[in-house]
Amino acid sequence: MPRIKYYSIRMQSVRTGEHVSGAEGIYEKDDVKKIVQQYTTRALTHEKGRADEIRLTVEELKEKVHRISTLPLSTINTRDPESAKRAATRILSSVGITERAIEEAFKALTVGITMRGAILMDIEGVRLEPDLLRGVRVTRMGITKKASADLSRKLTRHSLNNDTVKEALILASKVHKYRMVLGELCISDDPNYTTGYIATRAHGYIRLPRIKKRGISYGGRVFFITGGEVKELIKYLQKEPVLINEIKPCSGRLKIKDILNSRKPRVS
Ligand code: WAQ
Ligand code: MG
Repeated sequence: MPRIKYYSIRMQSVRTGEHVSGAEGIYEKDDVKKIVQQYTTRALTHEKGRADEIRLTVEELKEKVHRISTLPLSTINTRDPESAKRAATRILSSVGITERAIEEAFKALTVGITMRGAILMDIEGVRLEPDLLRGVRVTRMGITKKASADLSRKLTRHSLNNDTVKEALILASKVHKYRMVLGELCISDDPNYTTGYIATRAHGYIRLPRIKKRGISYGGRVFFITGGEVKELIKYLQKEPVLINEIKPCSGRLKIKDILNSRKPRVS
């Protein structure tokens, strides 16, 4: 049998010259038409504003597609931005990221600048991304239909089955496969989406509700990285196609001490 051809489909919606939203995935040929239509609809109805320009890229993947599993998912019941920051600090510092770096990361995500991509920060808080305005954009990731159905089923038990959670988990799962990445902090730039997350390979993807106040239209992502070739990391993040084909457990609310004590995937 010939190898299945995969396509990377990416969408960016723009309004008066500014980035509004994006979406992407890896799909089989038969689904390309349907997905292009879905992405277009999304750009035209986004709550941050209807696009006046929609950029669509459909590209056949020549490279081998790596298959990986998701990070396990859980939620800490943080009550406000301060408690979310405290929880983030405890977990991220437990894998060797300095408090100074975590402080710098929160500062960078709350000054009000919106970058399209992520900040790369070393564990001392020094920024390493070559383009400080744009950041590094992670692309070429997706999920198989079977894994997507399994993820939906697991998320539904916690009333979390939506595109925002799914896409963020897929992105984080690609990012944390790469050993140089120690941790991540993410705050949505959507003014109505106040849940953020942190991620590490050891603890998984941990949702932090109320990490920001409603109405704030900026956010961002920071990847904390340790020793190695930054160029190679950027190449992996931007270019290597990764497809999720296995879903790790998705739990409900956990206590921070349970997360810190158990470094094994938890039962769903
Ligand atoms: N690569 C790198 N950085 C990105 C990418 C990407 N593909 N997409 C977005 N970012 C950066 C960019 O700076 C955005 O401003 C910021 O992240 C936030 O992006 O489980 O919706 O798409 O409930 O607004 C977290 C879900 C949702 C938590 C995150 O991010 C949960 C979200 P957004
Ligand atoms: Mg957004």
